[in-house]
Amino acid sequence: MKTDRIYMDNNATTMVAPEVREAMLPFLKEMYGNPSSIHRFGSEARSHLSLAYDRLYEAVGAPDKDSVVVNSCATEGNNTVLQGVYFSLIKNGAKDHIVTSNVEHPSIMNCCAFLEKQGVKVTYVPVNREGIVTPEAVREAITDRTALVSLMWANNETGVIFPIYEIAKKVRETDALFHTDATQVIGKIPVSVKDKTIDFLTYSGHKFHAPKGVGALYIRSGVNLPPLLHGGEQMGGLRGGTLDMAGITALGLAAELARKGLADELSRVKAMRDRFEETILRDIPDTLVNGRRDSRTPNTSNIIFKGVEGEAILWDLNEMGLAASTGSACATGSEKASYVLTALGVEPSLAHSAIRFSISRYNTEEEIDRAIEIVKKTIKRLRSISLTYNSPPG
Ligand code: C6P
Repeated sequence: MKTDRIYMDNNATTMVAPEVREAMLPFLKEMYGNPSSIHRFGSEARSHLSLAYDRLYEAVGAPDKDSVVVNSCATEGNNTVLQGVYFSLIKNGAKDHIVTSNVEHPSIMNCCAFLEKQGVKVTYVPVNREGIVTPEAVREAITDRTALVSLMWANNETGVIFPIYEIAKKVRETDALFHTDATQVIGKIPVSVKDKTIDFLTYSGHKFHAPKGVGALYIRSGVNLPPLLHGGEQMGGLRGGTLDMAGITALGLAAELARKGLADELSRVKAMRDRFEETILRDIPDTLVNGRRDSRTPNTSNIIFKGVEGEAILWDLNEMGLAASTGSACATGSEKASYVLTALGVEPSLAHSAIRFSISRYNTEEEIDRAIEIVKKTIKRLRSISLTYNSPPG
């Protein structure tokens, strides 16, 4: 599909891969049977499940005895884990505490706020100025009343990667369970649950070229988690609801493509991101990058352009055909500075001048060249009419 528009908002959502779209079609046409049905319509659909599941297990290096529950999205997965742990370990008085960070996605933050209203104690471990939560800080927050530690693998706004394997190891030394929201890392960096220190892992398919409305929750074997959706025996009773064969097939294939494309992501995609970022920093004065640069997902760059409003930048970029974002897509419309950036110690006035650029394997070098020119033009124009940028200091 040739288009002049440039899409650099892949942390919000991605284009469905053409192969994935093709693989879904039979289930939206003739192969519409319910995979739980005995008849041929059902068995025909059912026969495609095992390949999709093999791919999903492979995507996170999970052994067969663990569970992978296909659901609707990371928001559902995160709620299933937090609310499930509340019902299995906290409501009965066994434990009363959850540890998380102060830069998590709203699907964790707002679920924790809901649980606090039910009497759960929540510790929000602060990130350092580089946007990282250290294993030591997490370990210090855990008490013998801690039921769960829930931390994102990488942040959606800055791309900063947490040292998840080290953190998971520290949590394993305690009685607490460990969950990671891996939404922003699948297909971007290697992800594995092989060392058995991760109890739950969640993600959304639409962040790696599957469609919206399908995601997954990994559960390590031996860990009990009640379902969020009580219903039939689908997903081994872990999530009721008729299986979405088109979605499961899409998720499996997208996960397979993401796994096979990792080397490309870590070389070609990263090189495009680095060239974009370095050129912007070199050619546009008063710009800076948020988050620790050598510990980020290879596709993300969060840049502050001093003296101009992020919303105004986005508007101009959009007019010139370049799509980016001021931060998390679900915060659009909020007038508050990003809580993620202020958690890193960024002044609210500067946080309002930040733009998140997030690319994918479908971006090209030619698009990066054009994007650089568009950003340069936009910032030059907006700064020429900015009162704050032009006013003398003090
Ligand atoms: N972040 C962003 O623009 P859903 O909406 O359920 O598919 O994914 C939720 C979610 C959970 N965790 C992380 C780390 C995420 O980045 C997201 C989605 C988008 O940053 C939309 S708000």
